[in-house]
Amino acid sequence: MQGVAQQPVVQLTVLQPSSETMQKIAGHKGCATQGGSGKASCGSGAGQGDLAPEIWEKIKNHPCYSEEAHHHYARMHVAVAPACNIQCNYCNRKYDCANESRPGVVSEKLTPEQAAKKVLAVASTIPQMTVLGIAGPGDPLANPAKTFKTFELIAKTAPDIKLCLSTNGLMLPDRVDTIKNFNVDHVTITINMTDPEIGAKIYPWVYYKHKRYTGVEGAKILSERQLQGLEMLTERGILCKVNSVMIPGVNDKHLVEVNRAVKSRGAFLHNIMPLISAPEHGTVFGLTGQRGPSAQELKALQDGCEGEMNMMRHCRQCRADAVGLLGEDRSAEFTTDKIMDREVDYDLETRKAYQEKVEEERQAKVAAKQAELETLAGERSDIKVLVAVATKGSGRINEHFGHAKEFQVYELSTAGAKFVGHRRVDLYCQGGYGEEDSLDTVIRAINDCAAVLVAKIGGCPKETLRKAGIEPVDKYALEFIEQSAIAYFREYVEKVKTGEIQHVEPGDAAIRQGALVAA
Ligand code: CLF
Ligand code: SF4
Repeated sequence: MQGVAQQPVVQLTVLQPSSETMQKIAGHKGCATQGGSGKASCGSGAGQGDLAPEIWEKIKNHPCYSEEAHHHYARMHVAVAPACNIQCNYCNRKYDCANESRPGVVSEKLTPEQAAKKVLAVASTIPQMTVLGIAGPGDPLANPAKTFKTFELIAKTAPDIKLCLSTNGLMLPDRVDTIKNFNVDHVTITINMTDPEIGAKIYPWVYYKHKRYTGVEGAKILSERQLQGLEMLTERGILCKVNSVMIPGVNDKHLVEVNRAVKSRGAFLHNIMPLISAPEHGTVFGLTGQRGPSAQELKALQDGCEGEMNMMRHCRQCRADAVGLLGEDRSAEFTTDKIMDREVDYDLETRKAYQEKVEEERQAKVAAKQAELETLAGERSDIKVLVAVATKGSGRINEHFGHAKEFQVYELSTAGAKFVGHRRVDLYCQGGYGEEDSLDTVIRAINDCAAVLVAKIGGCPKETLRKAGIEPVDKYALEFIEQSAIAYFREYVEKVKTGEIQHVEPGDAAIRQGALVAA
């Protein structure tokens, strides 16, 4: 494509995985099937659990491949790949690749050299930044020279950083060996369909081997190349995540089949993301009024696929130049005008020492969760309840209700606390004053939750939340999330048993209203 070289920029020596390793990746079902049993791996537990050591090494500090790691470790993207070779109906080329980004934000495009400088600047400022991803703003494999040159430079100057790639998959079969040679251990492919009839509704055209293919013909080529690329990657021991955009009425039901297809080809993780669509994005779907799914519809589909394989639920659809923990965006601190002349002190030992401290905190968190879970031993209740949590990272309840831009949602049961998603909300506290409209938005976003766990909350929103049947809880301020959520659940079950409160199923928001007031 675009006249760029088809061969790798450099060849690096790599170890080939054993076929046994490949089987471990393909066969692993992971935490998502084990709830809060504590044996979990990618979704909710912090320990190695049932994962093979070599896979655990790859995911333990990758914030996207490990839900638990995302509380502690950061990623960054460099926007070195402007071109694309397909058209998605949810994409407007003015913005970043919507397969990894929400529409409406545009990244500053970088050369590989600028990108390498930026990585060093970020790595020396944010020592828990462990992963460098290339995710656009177009498709990385439609820009192979820039993509692989960037990886080459970073592998030389910042060898402790994991390399990650996100692609639409069209050129993947041609690039798998290059990806392997560059030690890129994590690849995301966006697969929205395996049925070309459905694909034709998502992709108006595909540009392949100097020819533009439209409709079913184009979608068929894309699907075959994606699945072939996935198989080739997993055969080589590369961990693959599949992203799928859930488009109600187009591919929502079909994604269950996609889930089976990618699982059978060895995908490690499936990330079903909501379509974000608005007329102002100027996309085909935005202009034709195609809606995205509600948080509840998304959760139902993710739950439905969960028995098949690990489901990612903590994706933030971040932009192609995102920097920081998932959910936070520090990209404005690292624009080219701020970093190009900056002295960078990239010290591996300092980074390592910092990350060791992070691991200590993480293990303390796991131990606290386990201890709390043991207090539920013998509890036979089949109650399940959702709670929303205000956090700014480190796995603690450390955010003021009024400052939260999103709430993390946990499903609580006798199996423990399981992360099931996040809800973006408008900032309630605008310049120190609560805004009633914003509070309504927050309540709508979390009205399937029995409680909201916060570091602090004012008297006025507290009362309004209680009227909506959502209990504001600030007694676990600064404590670990999962430990506190389990403690909350134990008290909740006790109160239901004594009749102090009425249990309301998560889907019954209307009944929830007034439940606390009546109690
Ligand atoms: Fe970036 Fe993607 Fe790698 Fe993560 S993001 S290339 S796998 S390092 Fe992560 Fe961002 Fe979701 Fe992507 S939260 S959009 S899944
Ligand atoms: Fe846009 Fe990404 Fe699709 Fe290309 S692959 S059209 S950049 S969303």
